[in-house]
Amino acid sequence: MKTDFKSGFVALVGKPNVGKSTLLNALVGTKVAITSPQPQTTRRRVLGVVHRPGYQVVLVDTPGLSEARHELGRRMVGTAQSEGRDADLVLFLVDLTHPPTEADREAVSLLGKTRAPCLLVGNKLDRAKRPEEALEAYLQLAPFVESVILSALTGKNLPRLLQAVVKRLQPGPPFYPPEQVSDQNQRLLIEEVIREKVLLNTRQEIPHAVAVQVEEMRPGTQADTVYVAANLYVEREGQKRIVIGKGGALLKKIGQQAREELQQLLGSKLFLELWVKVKEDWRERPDWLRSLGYE
Ligand SMILES: Nc1nc2c(ncn2[C@@H]2O[C@H](COP(=O)(O)OP(=O)(O)OP(=O)(O)O)[C@@H](O)[C@H]2O)c(=O)[nH]1
Ligand SMILES: [Mg+2]
Repeated sequence: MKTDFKSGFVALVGKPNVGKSTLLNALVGTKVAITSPQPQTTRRRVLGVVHRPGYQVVLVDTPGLSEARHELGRRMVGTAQSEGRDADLVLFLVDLTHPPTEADREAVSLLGKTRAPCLLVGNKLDRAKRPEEALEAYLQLAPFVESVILSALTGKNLPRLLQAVVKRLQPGPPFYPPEQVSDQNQRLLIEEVIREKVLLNTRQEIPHAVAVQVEEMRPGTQADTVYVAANLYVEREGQKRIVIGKGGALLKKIGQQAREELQQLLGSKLFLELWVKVKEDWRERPDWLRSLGYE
């Protein structure tokens, strides 16, 4: 049967912190992936589905491409590389507020050759002083088929990007039903939102040393309530003290921020209990990486 419907997998790749997850959320129209000012926020691939009349774009958010310092980092780079290789179209994101740096060249080289065409997306247009000049320099990094400058934060030029993406999609059926915006289940979303609040409230090595795992999730005692208990794993006793904070103040703040946002996202009242535990060097240990879901 001949169909005019178009669909495809589109990978968002680039160095850490350029705004891949922010762009994913903006295109999907709801929060699917967590974002933060810290590099290496995204650790797993996250799908976001854009449904429109006549086409479906399956966006694949990936961890930032940068030299890895531990096993978790190597897996993150591996994820970004394989998603870039498997996609029907690759969007390479860069930050227009500065010209290309060594980190951008490194991201290009880590990505390697892709089977699919690669489109350059210059992000953070809202803050860029000389966007055209920066874009011109980024275009020299690889054989990009086209470029779009935009702001994931303000939404400027998003329709232009979608147009450029859809133009390159092949005819095909939708992969996901119209009500599905992501492949991420509720438990993963809860873990990620808690981790986002850790990223927003901690500095230096701490945000990168935290993993979150939901231990228990069940309907609360009152109607329309959910009870969730989650563990925050850190690598050292000292990190545990910092995450808990003076008199438990920081952990309380993290819990409050996570609860407020999750109540909105899930549409039900949430009772959230957080525990901080030490798993020494979990980022280097394959067994713990597996049990924490970082395959
Ligand atoms: N001014 C401005 N800031 C942006 C824009 N897009 C993203 N940001 C900010 O850039 C920071 C990083 O955004 P993320 O979406 O987490 O970046 P990422 O590329 O997914 O980062 P990793 O997951 O670490 O690889 C956040 O503080 C965002 O708010 C934009 O268009 N303009
Ligand atoms: Mg991200």
